[in-house]
Amino acid sequence: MSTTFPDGFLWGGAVAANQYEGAYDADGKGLSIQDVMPKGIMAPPTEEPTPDNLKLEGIDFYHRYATDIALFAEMGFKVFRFSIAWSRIFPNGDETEPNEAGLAFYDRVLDELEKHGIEPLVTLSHYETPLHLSKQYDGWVNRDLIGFYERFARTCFERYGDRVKYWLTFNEINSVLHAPLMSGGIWTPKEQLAAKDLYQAIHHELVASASATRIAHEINPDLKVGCMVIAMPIYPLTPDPADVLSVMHADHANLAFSDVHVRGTYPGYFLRTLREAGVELDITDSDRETLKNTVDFVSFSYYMSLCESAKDAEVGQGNIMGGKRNPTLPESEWGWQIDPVGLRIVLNQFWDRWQKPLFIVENGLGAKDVLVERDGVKTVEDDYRIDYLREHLLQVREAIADGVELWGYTWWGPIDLVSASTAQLSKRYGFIYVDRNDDGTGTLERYKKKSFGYYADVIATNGASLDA
Ligand code: BGP
Repeated sequence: MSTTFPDGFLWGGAVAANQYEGAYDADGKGLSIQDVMPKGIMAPPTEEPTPDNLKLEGIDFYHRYATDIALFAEMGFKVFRFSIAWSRIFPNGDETEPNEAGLAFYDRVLDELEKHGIEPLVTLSHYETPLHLSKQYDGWVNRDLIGFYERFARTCFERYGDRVKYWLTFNEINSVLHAPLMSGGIWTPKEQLAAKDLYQAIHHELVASASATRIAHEINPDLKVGCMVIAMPIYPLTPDPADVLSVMHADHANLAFSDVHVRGTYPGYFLRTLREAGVELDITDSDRETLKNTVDFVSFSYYMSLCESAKDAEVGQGNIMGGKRNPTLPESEWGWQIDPVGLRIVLNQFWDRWQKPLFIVENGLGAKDVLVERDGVKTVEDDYRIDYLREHLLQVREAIADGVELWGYTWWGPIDLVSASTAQLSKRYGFIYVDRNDDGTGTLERYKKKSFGYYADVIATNGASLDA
């Protein structure tokens, strides 16, 4: 018999501004890189925002936040993870004064959450660098971004620090290796990006993250600041030691980011990677001091595991990271391999490695849903999503029984929103269906799916209903 979820466990859902707010130019908001990425990470950006970009309108949370939050409250959410769009607060990113209308929007969102007793969990930078910083500065390649980000972070902590306790500095910071524009705001196309510039960008982000942690703690020592990484257990494709060694290298590439966040210094294996790539980073003494401001917790997204092999093998369909296909696992309609046990493995791996509280801030299934009518009510019978949720939560419970300290779980996309990787709406994650299609048509009406009630029961029973 396994233990249950701890009292006060933070159940909820997670979203990102650029994928659901819409209102891309309302109330003084500047453009973000997402406003010129109509096809997600698969295609180069456009020159201007184009009408086929579903993110421009999103699901119109900007105007419907009160009713959407009421639906989250109906599910019993204890926590809601969302991001603050940097370009709402600093439209170009390099201004000295924030945009009051942008700040006021998040006041209203926080008011609504407070009304329902839902704890906010805020991501400062979720794949939405202001476009100006990307085009004019080449994003995080440029050291000036540290100062701009510090100003943004300080503004948010000062404005919301008495209402928001949990903060994440960068979404999936380790994805910059694979998606330099989306993750690092780097305008230079990936194929032309020099290793030196990529690693320098990584260094700047890590310093900025540690600096934000310091600022948060100075403003209010009770604030909890976490890093956020893609978690992906990597298995050897065979027991060949060469394959196991490939796993070690792939793990290092993924884990380096949280190693720095937790330990406050670069690990030896990372310095070796730099040496072998012939990269000499510009690291100042003050950078080294700043990095010592370590995080309070480690948060992560979990969607899949992958395999590694020293030899050629079938390539897996990764989220953002690459890897080899695991022949033993099923996959989603988008080719993401489904592995609930991998979640238990990664929770244990992270806990053993860092002994820091953990927070699962994304996990979910993107699937094609069909809206049907039952007893005169429109709904989606998404048993596949319920199964996915249940299987993953059972493994989370096992990890808690293993001794892992876990603060909470936020399902990715509790309401349908625009996909980050493909920019589609038809890749639906929600417990709430949104009537909007890939061609932009639809009423934006919301409908509860079958999974809505299932998750509500899980929360109401603090996980006990998983056994039903
Ligand atoms: C993560 C991102 C999210 C989210 C999720 C699902 O990588 O942090 O923003 O989108 O993946 O991915 P997708 O939307 O591509 O299906």
